[in-house]
Amino acid sequence: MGLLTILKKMREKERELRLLVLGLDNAGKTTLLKRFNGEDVTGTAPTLGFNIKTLEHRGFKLNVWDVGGQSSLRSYWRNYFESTDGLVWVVDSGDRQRLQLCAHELRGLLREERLAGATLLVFANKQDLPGALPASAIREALELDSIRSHHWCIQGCSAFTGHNLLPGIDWLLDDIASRVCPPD
Ligand code: G3D
Ligand code: MG
Repeated sequence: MGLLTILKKMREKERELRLLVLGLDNAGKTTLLKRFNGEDVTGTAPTLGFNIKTLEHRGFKLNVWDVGGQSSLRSYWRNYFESTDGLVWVVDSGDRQRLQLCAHELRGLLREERLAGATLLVFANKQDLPGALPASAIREALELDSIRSHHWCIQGCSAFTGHNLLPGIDWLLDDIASRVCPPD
C-alpha cells in the first residue's frame, strides 16, 4: 500500500464516527434512526437485540448502534460502550411516569468510564404528542445542568415527523468533530 493510500485511509477513518443510541424502551430510538435514514417509520417493532446502521452524513460515515431499552436488556448496554464518540439519549416526552427512571438510567451511563469521552445529545422526542413535556422540562427532570463530565445538548424533536432531528445531529457532529477530527 502506498503512503498516499495509507494517508487517505487514515483520513477516512477519522471521518468515521460511532454513535450509540440509548434510552428506555418505547422512547422512539428505532423510529428516529429510520426517519434519519429516510425509511418508512410506520410499524416499528420493539428492538429485541440491536440494530446497527451505517449512514453517510456531511461527509461523515456514522456507525449508529440502536440497542433495545427494555429493562431486561439494559444490562447489555455496556457491551456497546467501547469507542463511542457520541451518545444519543432518547426520551419519550409523553412518558411522565418513567421520567425519574429515565433520569436514573442516564446518570448511570454518565458514570461509565468507557463513555467518558463521548458527547451527549438528548432528544426530547415525541414533541408532536399533545401533552408532551417541553425540552425545558425534560432538561430539568434529567438534571442536565448539573452535568460537568460531558459536553451535552438537549433538542426537542419528533422522530415521527422528523422535526428537529437534523439540528440535534448536526450539533453532535460539530461537537465531536471539534474534538476528534483535525481541520482539513
Ligand atoms: P424504541 O426503539 O425506543 O423502543 P420505537 O421505540 O422506535 O420502537 O417507537 C416506539 C413507539 O413510539 C412506536 O409506536 C413509534 O411509532 C412511536 N414513536 C416514536 N417516535 C415518535 C414520535 O416522535 N412521535 C410519536 N407520536 N410517536 C413516536 P407503536 O405504536 O408502533 O408502538
Ligand atoms: Mg427499538
